[in-house]
This record gives sequence, structure tokens and C-alpha cells, in this order.
Amino acid sequence: MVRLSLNPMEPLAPPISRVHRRSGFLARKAAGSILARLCSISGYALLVLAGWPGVTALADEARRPNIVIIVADDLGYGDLGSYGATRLKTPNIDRLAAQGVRFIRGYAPSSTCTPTRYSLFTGEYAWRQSAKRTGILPGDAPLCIEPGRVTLPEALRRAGYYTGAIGKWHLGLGDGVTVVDFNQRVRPGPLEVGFDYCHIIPATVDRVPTVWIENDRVLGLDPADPIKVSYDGDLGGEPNGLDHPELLLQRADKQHSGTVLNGISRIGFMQGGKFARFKDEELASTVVKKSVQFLEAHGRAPFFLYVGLFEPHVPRIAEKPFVGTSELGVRGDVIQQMDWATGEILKALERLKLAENTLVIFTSDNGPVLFDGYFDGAKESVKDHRPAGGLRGWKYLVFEGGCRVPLIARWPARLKPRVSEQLFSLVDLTSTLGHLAEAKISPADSPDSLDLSPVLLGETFADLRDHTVLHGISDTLALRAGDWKYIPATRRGEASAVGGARPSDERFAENQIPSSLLFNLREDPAERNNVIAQCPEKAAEMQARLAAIRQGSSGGQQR
Ligand SMILES: [Ca+2]
Repeated sequence: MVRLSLNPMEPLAPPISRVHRRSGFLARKAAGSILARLCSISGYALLVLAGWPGVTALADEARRPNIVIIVADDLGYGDLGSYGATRLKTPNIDRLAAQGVRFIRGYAPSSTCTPTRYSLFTGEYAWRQSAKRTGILPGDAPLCIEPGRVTLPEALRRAGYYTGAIGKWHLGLGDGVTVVDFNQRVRPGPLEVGFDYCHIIPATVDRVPTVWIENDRVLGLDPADPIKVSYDGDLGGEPNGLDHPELLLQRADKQHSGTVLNGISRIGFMQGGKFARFKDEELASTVVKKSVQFLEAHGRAPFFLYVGLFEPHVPRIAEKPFVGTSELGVRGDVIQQMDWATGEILKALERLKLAENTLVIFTSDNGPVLFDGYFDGAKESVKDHRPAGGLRGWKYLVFEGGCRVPLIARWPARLKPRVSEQLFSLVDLTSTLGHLAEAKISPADSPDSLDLSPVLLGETFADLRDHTVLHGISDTLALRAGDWKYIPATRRGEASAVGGARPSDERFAENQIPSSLLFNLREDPAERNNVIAQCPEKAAEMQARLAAIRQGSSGGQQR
């Protein structure tokens, strides 16, 4: 019943604690025990007092967790000590994993940033929308979530949570009718899709504009020096990376050779806003500072904090204390910086006595990539470290390395530390967290999201999700179901270049699937042995199931 040995499809995910499942009774007992601690009274008196209104309110708050979701950017399945890395020091996240539920079949629904984050907040696979809305968005793209939709943050807000987003956004800003003007109120944005507060950068650090936005205003903007942004052509007035390589801290490819800002050439062009521009070497500290301030200000209410970390996405510029601290070059340095940043947020929860009843989720939005536009030495310094933990592929691809990610959930009041084999897609966070927070999110609002809270709480032995769809660039899809993975041949016109990059680029070449692939992940976790010729019936079944899910079915899964 309890499988202690991990099957071979989990190549570098040693258990850090025994696989342990717990009953609903134990979970309820844990909730009771925290209440007892809170009240400092005996269990008997607790039962007597439970009917009192004040105590009921207290019980509610002990039952409903505060929620912090920390999403790393391009962190691979093998990039943490708790997931098998030996050359990286990630003690804070490893401790979180040891204290919580560590999933070894956690999946980003997409292998790139925007669509995964879209799915995380909406409970819908991003590929159901137009790629224009949910592809890898430029920094001036409109908001890709429909304002007014009952998203995860919106549902939590309606359920009485104070909601905040800090760090990376990359879900677009503005209505798409008027070109977003960063000198005015930047709306709609996070505040229109469920957040009470935000302190974000619009897209990614490698894209213009390189500014912070608090709520709906660019911070530090001087009206006399307005911001202009273009993804079509150089605006002039500022050096670009192609003409001025002498200004660069890191050489870059053509796509990343737009305006040079803070010694880094970016994707796109920007003018003005000189006082508003962020410094790359202060981004992590800013995320920590703002997250801690958020917890200090709102720790009394039930709260939901989304933290979009920047590491280890490019450009990788470590803050001073982390420069040269890893044995894997700058990518290692920023991963260790990311661990520090996570640790600071966890420390703040402890200091504020919020840790016990706060559900902390740590994960990544997609798999790793070494070279991603900047010649920063990451590739040359990787040694024998395997960022994807030995899985095939990387960011951008539907192979396991692109989508399988670390996924950790810690909630001391209710979750006992263990390793879980439950297949868990980040698209499931909407329904799962919504349920735990007693927030109303209908299946219509979150059509692809399953409530996996019984698994999280250890209340069931059942496998509540036996399949998930994985999504690569240019809307390539794969079906992961049971032990099997089916990747259909690339259709004509699919898998083309992304964002100006060439399809012959080695990052994207494997996205071209000349003929359909079928893997048995239990026997072949690295997706090396295509068995479609030996198992045509299984392939046909998977093909039909994927087609049905594309058409809107739940793929035969109960919800
Ligand atoms: Ca990413």
C-alpha cells in the first residue's frame, strides 16, 4: 500500500524522509492541537469552548491556512539539494522540503513562464487560449487574464484573504486596446485579477521596461523623463548591445541585444525613466524586503502572497554577497541567492509567528536552461551538475526536463513531512488552495484544475490525478498519463521560431517532433526509447485521449 521505494522514473529524487501517508483523523488532530496550543487550554476545555463564537473564529483561522506561493524562474528538477543536486547549496529550501510534502511528480503545465503562471492563477491550461495571449509575452503585451475572472487570487480575496503579488509578473499589463503607457496608471494588471497589492516588474528581467511597478504606478518615475518602450525598432537616444558591446557585462545574442540598461542589453528598446530603472544586483533583495513588509503588515489577516523570484532566469547577475559563492559559476551563484531569498521569507514567517499556519508552496515555472541569450558562462561551468536531474530536455520543450519541476508544500499545522508520488500539476493549485481556503472557484472558472487537497492532507490513498497535459513553445502538447507519455508529431506550421530566435537554435530544435513518440516513463524515465511501434494500441488510446482533452473534456478524470 505504501510504496517506500521510488520507481526508476524518478532518477535523481532521493527521498529525504519516509514516504508517509496520514489519515484524515490525524490531520484533524493536528488542527486541534494547534488550536489547543493557541488557546493554552486542555483538550476537554477546548471541546466545551468550541461553541463559543470567538473560539469558532479562532478555529476557522487555524483551519484555513495563510498561503505563500514562491515560484522560481527556470529552476530545474535537479537544481536543489533536496532533488539530488550535490554541487549546489540550497539549505533553506531543502529544510522546507524536509518539513513538508515533497512531490516527485510535480509538473509545470507549460515549459515557459507566461503560460505556466496563467495556468497557476486560473486553473486553465494556457493553450486553450490564443498563443497571442499566452505565449512568452513581450514586456508591453496586454494582460492575458480576463479582468473579473474568478482567479485563484480573486477567489481568495472574496473569501477574506488579503492578496499580494511581489516580483516577476509576466502576464501582461493594459487592456490591449490602447498601447500601455508606463507613464500613466498601468491598468488593468494584477489589481484587476484578484490582487489587493502588487510590487512587480512587468515581464522578465531581460525585457524592457526595466522598472518596478507598485500597484499601478512605475516607481521612481520622473514626469520630466517619460518612459518609451518599443519591441519594433530602436528608439534611439540610448546605446544598444549590437553597436556598443564595450558597455556590456555579458555579451548577448541578437534577440537580447536591444537597449543597454545597467550594463545589460535587453530584449526590446527603451528610452527615458532613468531614475525608475531597477538595478539587477538589487532585485532579489527588493523581493525579500517587499515580501517581509507584506507579511509584517498583513500577517494578522488570512493572507495570500505570491512571490515571483527572478532566479535563475537570465540575465544572471548575482548580488554582491553571492558573487563567486558556488562552484558552478553565475547560475550556481544566483540559485544559492534564490535559496537565501526564500530563507529570508521563511525566517520572517517564523519571526512573526506565522509559520505554523501558513501553507508555503515552493516550485518553478518551467525546466532549466543554461544558455538563454547571454554568454554568462553557465554552460561552461556546469561540470557534472544536471539541472534537469537527468531528465530529457529543458525549458521550452514538452520533454520531462522542460516541465517536471521541484514542488514542495509545507504547512506545519496540517501536513506531515513526506514524499508524495501524486502527479501534481501547478494548474491544480487553483482548486486545491481554493478548497483549503474555503474559497469559491467553480469548475467553469478553473476547467483543468483538480482539487488535490485530500492528497496534500494525507486523507486519501487514491491517485486523484492520473494524467496531465504538458505544453511546449508554439503550442506543442504532450500527454502524461499513468506510466506513459505520448508526444504527437509536430503539425505543419507548429514549432516555429520564438521571439526572433531561429528554429535551428539548439534550444528549440528538439521541439520539432518528426513522428509521434511514446515512452514508458517507468522503464525509461529519460525518454530515450520510443516504443510507439511496439505499442500502437497504447499510442492510439493516448492520441484519442489527448484529442478529447483538447476539445475540452477532463480526460476521463473525476473532478
Ligand atoms: Ca521561466
